[in-house]
Amino acid sequence: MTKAKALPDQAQEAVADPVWRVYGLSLSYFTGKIEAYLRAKGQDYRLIEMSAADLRRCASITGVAWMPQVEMDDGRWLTDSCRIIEYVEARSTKPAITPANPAVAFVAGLIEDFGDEQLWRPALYYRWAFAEDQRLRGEQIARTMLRELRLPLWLKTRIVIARQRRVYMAGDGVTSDNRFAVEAEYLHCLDALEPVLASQPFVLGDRPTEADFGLFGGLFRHFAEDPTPAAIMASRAPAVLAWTRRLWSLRPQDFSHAPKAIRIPENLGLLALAITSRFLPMLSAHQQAWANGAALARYEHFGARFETRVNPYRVWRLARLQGRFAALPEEAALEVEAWLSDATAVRLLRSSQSQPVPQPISLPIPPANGGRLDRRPRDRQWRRE
Ligand SMILES: N[C@@H](CCC(=O)N[C@@H](CS)C(=O)NCC(=O)O)C(=O)O
Repeated sequence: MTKAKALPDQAQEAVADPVWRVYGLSLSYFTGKIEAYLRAKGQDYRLIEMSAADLRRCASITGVAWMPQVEMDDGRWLTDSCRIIEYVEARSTKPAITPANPAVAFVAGLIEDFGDEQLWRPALYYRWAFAEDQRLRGEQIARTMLRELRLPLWLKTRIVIARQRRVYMAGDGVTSDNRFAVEAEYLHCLDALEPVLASQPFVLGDRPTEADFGLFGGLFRHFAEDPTPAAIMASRAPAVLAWTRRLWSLRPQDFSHAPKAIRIPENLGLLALAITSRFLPMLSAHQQAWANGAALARYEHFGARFETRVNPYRVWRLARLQGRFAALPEEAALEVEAWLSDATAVRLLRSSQSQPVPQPISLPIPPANGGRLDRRPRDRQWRRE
C-alpha cells in the first residue's frame, strides 16, 4: 500500500482547520472584545500576535490599519469589531446576543458605541500615563509587534512608549488641565456599572448583549489588566471585576437559555447620563466640525476642554446610530427617549447628517488574492496620511 501524500500546507489547512484567525495582540482593547465575543458564540479561533508587517499586510486587504482583523475559515475577512458582531449575529443565530426588543437592542448598540469610543481615551491614558503600566505594556508591544525590528529591546520599548504617548495622550487632546476629566470618565463608569453588575450578571439583565462586549474591550484589556486602573477597579468596583472574568469565560451553553430583556432596565441611569452629557456631545462635535470642513473638534467633559483632530470614523459611527434610531418603530423610539431623558441628545439622534458621510468597506472582504486595495490604507480614525 502506498502512503497517502501529505497535502500542500494551504490545502491541508483548508481541510483540517475550521477555525478563524484573529490577527491582533493579546493586550489589545478591540482584540479582547472580539475574542470574548467569539468565545461566547462558540466560534473556534486562533489568535495570531501581530507584527508590524502583519498589520501592514492585513491593512492592504481590509483597507484599515487597526486590529483585530479576522480571517474566516473560507479566507474572507471581517474588520471593525461592531460590524464583525453585526455580521456574525445576522448569520449565526444561536445563541443570539442581540436583544429581540427593538428599544433594548438600540440601547445595547448605543452602550457598545460608548464602550468603544468614549472609554478609549481613559483606557489609553491609564496605560501610557503611569510608569509601571507604560513599562509593562511598552515592553510587551516591543516583543510582539516590533519583533522584526533589529534593535535592543530597551530601545524598542522606548520607541513604543514615546509613540503611544504622542498619539494617544497629546494627540488625543490630553493635557495637564484636563487629565482629571479623563480619570473621572473611568471612575464614573465604574460607579455606574458596579450596582448594576452586583445585582445582575450582565449589563442589560440575564443575558449578554452588545453592551457587554462593547464595555469589555476597555474594562478587561486595559482597566482590569493594567496595574494602575486594575488596583482602582479591585477596590472600587469588585462586581465589575467579576463581570470581566464572567464574560471572558462565557460559553454558548452558559446563556443560550437565558431570557432576553424585554425592556430597558431601570438601573442604568448613570450610564445614560454619561452617554447624553459626554459621549453624544463628543460625537456631535466631530460631526459638526466635519460638516463645516473644520480641522478640529472641540467639546467639554466635566467642565474641562478637549480639542482633537476631526475623526471621520466617529462621524460614520454617529450616522450609523442616527440611521438605527430612525429605523425604530415609534413606540420603541419613545422608550429610548424616556431612558435618555435629555432633549439635546434626542434631537441629535433624531437628526441626520447633511454632508456625505465617510463609509466603511462592505463585509465580508474577499480573500487576499481576490484583489488588494490599490489605495493607501486608512488609519484607525479613517484618515489617509
Ligand atoms: N473600530 C475598530 C478599532 C480598532 C482599533 O483601534 N484597534 C487598536 C488597538 S486595540 C489599533 O489598531 N490601534 C492602532 C494604532 O495604535 O495605530 C474596531 O472596533 O475594531
